[in-house]
Amino acid sequence: MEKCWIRVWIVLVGCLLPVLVQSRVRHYQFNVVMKNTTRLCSTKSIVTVNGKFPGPTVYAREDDNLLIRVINRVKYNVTIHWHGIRQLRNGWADGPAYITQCPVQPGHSYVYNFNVTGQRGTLWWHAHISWLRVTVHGAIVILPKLGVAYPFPKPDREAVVVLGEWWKADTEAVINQAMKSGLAPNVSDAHTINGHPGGGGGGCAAAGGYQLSVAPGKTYLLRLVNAALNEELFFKIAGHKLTVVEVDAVYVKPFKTDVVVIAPGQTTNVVVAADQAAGKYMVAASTFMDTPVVAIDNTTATATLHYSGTLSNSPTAPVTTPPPNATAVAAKFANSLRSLNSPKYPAKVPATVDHSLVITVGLGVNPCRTCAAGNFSRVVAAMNNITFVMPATAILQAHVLGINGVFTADFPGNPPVAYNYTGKPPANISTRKGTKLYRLPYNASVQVVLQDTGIIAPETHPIHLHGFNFFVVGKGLGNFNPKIDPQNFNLIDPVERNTIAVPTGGWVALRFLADNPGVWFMHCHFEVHTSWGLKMAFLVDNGNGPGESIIPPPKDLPKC
Ligand SMILES: *[C@@H]1O[C@H](CO)[C@@H](O)[C@H](O)[C@H]1NC(C)=O
Ligand SMILES: *[C@@H]1O[C@H](CO)[C@@H](O)[C@H](O)[C@H]1NC(C)=O
Ligand SMILES: *[C@@H]1O[C@H](CO)[C@@H](O)[C@H](O)[C@H]1NC(C)=O
Ligand SMILES: *[C@@H]1O[C@H](CO)[C@@H](O)[C@H](O)[C@H]1NC(C)=O
Ligand SMILES: *[C@@H]1O[C@H](CO)[C@@H](O)[C@H](O)[C@H]1NC(C)=O
Ligand SMILES: *[C@@H]1O[C@H](CO)[C@@H](O)[C@H](O)[C@H]1NC(C)=O
Ligand SMILES: *[C@@H]1O[C@H](CO)[C@@H](O)[C@H](O)[C@H]1NC(C)=O
Ligand SMILES: *[C@@H]1O[C@H](CO)[C@@H](O)[C@H](O)[C@H]1NC(C)=O
Ligand SMILES: *[C@@H]1O[C@H](CO)[C@@H](O)[C@H](O)[C@H]1NC(C)=O
Ligand SMILES: *[C@@H]1O[C@H](CO)[C@@H](O)[C@H](O)[C@H]1NC(C)=O
Ligand SMILES: [Cu+2]
Repeated sequence: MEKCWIRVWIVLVGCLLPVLVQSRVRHYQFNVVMKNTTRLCSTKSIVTVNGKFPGPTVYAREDDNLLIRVINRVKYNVTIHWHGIRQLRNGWADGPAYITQCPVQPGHSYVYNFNVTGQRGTLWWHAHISWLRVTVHGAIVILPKLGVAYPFPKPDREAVVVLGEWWKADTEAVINQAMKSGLAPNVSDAHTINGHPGGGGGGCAAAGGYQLSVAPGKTYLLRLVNAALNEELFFKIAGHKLTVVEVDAVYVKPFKTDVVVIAPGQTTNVVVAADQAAGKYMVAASTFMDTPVVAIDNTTATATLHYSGTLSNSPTAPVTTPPPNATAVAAKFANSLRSLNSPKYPAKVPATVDHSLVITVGLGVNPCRTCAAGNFSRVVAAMNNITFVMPATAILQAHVLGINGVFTADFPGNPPVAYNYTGKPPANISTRKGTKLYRLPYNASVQVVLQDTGIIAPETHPIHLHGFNFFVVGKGLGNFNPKIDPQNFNLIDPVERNTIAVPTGGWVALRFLADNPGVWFMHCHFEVHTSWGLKMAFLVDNGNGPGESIIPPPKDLPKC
């Protein structure tokens, strides 16, 4: 009898524990391995996590502690970034190579140990070294705390939809070739939806694409991720409206749209209702790039929304995405995004500004003695005219351990030379090189205006900030005017996110509170521009006491 009760007690506790205890420790193992994969009618060996492309989805709940062991079984150095996870006081788990950590070298492993605090929604993870993220990426799904509902009607089902690129060539060879020649790298051969180009991609009518099966009358939450290296994308479903409910793991005021615009690094949750006649409907993704001189992958990836009961040989309702230069479509989508700003999910926009920065983002051309193919010059990219130089030691370690000579904290807070940024470029379009950081005191209130330049050509740049979300308080075309433009800033319900596309020939203004001590990378999420140097980092000082200071480094932190 007594034994029985003990048994019942254990069963009860065993069953109830996951329900009662909100936060959990979740373990994942990421084996970084090569995998032969066939797309566009040919087979190629790619770098993957656990042999999957896209990689495995990481599921977590707000407040969970994640322990993700990354084991490097390939010939490349590897690091993994948990894109959008704030990593409070814990830059050790952020992942950008040589910024917060030395790479995990072949045959080695590292446990990324981090908490998910104050965030819920869709984020993603990806390799953060060279161009490996092309195939080393996957979604992160953060469920709200138990018992906490979404602030919109609960969808019947959910699906992760990762948008990406497929390259016939080895992408490491592509970027190496470009860095050697000084010229722009090749473009991808097809876009992908959950790893598949579909019939419309790349001119190879091979195996069908991804199929999303739906039941009539049900609603679906699609968790979209743009994991492409170099292209902002349009996303559309034939015959169905999409209701946007969240971006970058922050709820927004829901709005309906035909088309989603999503930049590399961004995530977007949409609800779609299976409210049309039973049948098959095309899902499509294609490039948005409104700078005509930039070479793009002009293929359209396709997938299928398939109502249950529809015969597989029935026709698919087609859909056409906007042309690559549909600037107005992209602007309309961006302008529709507003923070939910409800009592439960307030938009805590900094009302005052301690540090006001203006940072130009754009290209340049520097001399290059070895770049014969590029006529002895190389295309570079810069922020405030600084082309960032990667150090050989991780900056966070250098900062915490007091190693001198790795970086300087003199990144300029304003463009060193004022000119008509989006007009005629200056005669001298060369840049300075350096490993320069901008230093901020703990909890400083920061405003950053990102100003595109017309050097070579005005172009959109999806800028990603690590360690923080920011509020997008303003945007415009031409040059930012510090006297007039702030009068129109939205300090009430601006969208809060971690990656923002600076409009072609324009600017965006961001605000954030520097309440996270550490070294935080800010860079273009077009991999080609990052490779060319469009990157910098913030150094945020510790505040008072351990609760406002960087935690000690983990014992297994990789060494350079
Ligand atoms: C991929 O295929 C090649 C050629 O068939 C083979 O040599 C190699 O072992 C395969 N690699 C993997 C990881 O399966
Ligand atoms: C995660 O949160 C727990 C509980 O607050 C804390 O003890 C632990 O140090 C945190 N871990 C990291 C890596 O920040
Ligand atoms: C890039 O494209 C050019 C032209 O098609 C081709 O000759 C070259 O081999 C490609 N580079 C790589 C690394 O595949
Ligand atoms: C896409 O680009 C290729 C290569 O530049 C070109 O041959 C083709 O006509 C383009 N297709 C479309 C639909 O614009
Ligand atoms: C977009 O490109 C097409 C084809 O090159 C051109 O005809 C059209 O005028 C362009 N539209 C805009 C808004 O620039
Ligand atoms: C190469 O550079 C030289 C000297 O700057 C210039 O005169 C020439 O026009 C350039 N050639 C090309 C093909 O860009
Ligand atoms: C900057 O250049 C643009 C394009 O040439 C021009 O329209 C604009 O008037 C210029 N702005 C200023 C302040 O000179
Ligand atoms: C950028 O820096 C280079 C090298 O110091 C300088 O020659 C150039 O004039 C600067 N350009 C701007 C726009 O600041
Ligand atoms: C940080 O700044 C915010 C806004 O100015 C303020 O509300 C908060 O109390 C500050 N926190 C600390 C720890 O100083
Ligand atoms: C891998 O990283 C280590 C440490 O930074 C470095 O010494 C080595 O050259 C790197 N290897 C490759 C192939 O890049
Ligand atoms: Cu860019």
